[in-house]
Amino acid sequence: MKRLILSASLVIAVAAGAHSPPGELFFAAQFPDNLVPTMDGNLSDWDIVPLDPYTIRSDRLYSPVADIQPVGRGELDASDMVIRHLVGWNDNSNKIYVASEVFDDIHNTDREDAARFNHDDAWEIEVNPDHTATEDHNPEGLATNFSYKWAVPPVEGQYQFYRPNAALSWLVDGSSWVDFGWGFTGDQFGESTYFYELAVTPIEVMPRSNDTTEDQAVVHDLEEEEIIHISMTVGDIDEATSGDFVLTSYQGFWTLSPESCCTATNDFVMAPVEPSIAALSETAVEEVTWGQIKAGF
Ligand SMILES: [Ca+2]
Ligand SMILES: [Ca+2]
Ligand SMILES: [Ca+2]
Ligand SMILES: [Ca+2]
Ligand SMILES: [Zn+2]
Repeated sequence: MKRLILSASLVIAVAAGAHSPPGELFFAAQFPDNLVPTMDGNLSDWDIVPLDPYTIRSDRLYSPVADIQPVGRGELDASDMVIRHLVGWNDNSNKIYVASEVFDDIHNTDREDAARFNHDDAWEIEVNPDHTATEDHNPEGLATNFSYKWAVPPVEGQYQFYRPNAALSWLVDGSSWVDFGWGFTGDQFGESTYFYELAVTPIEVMPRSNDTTEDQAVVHDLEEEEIIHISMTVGDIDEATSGDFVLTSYQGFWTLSPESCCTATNDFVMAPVEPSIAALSETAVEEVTWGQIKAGF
């Protein structure tokens, strides 16, 4: 009897740990081939995505690190930061796309050490295609939870940061694995809205080593209606940090995951193409076809 109770509680613990928050689904909009967004920091190519159920706003976000800001979900002060996230995917390109719009009262980029992205306003995307719980990520010499972190504008040319393999020559912006774009409106180092856009080829697993070669990366083949883990974090820094960086140097630390930064825990469904997007896709195809017919005369 005792053994039965133990195993039942173990099952519950595993199920709860695998997806957080439990029971909550988020959706990645499927882009048809002719409507995939361009990673240029201009988010107008995402306007075709219906607000519901795809748009993730500040009210969904957690402040999971109590030392930074002990507030509940959605208690982000809109005068300090306002966030909008969107996620998409395309079957043919086999890429995940993430777009975020971040209003911030002060955009801080003044780190003394160019490698310390978290000393400045940063945008961090976590992807765990093999859909495992945090405690099972990156097991025994393997990488299965991939972090793509960004702090812009670049300092001494540095703006892209990766974990757990931090220094792979081939896992960089502009490769077939990663494509990043950014832009802003307003005061670049003051009150502003920054736009971030990222495309990644999902990696299922690779050795957790900075000697890992490109051909050792096992690509995850995205499929309609499957669920993978994706989370995003926006670290808000509003003041210059001098000396040792401490958690309270953060003005805010806003994640879609209730757990912490640096782990993908949210369940994202690779959604079918929305009928409204499919209709736009066909219109675009017809326009191209008519253009070709006219050009032929
Ligand atoms: Ca774009
Ligand atoms: Ca702020
Ligand atoms: Ca700073
Ligand atoms: Ca800030
Ligand atoms: Zn899950």
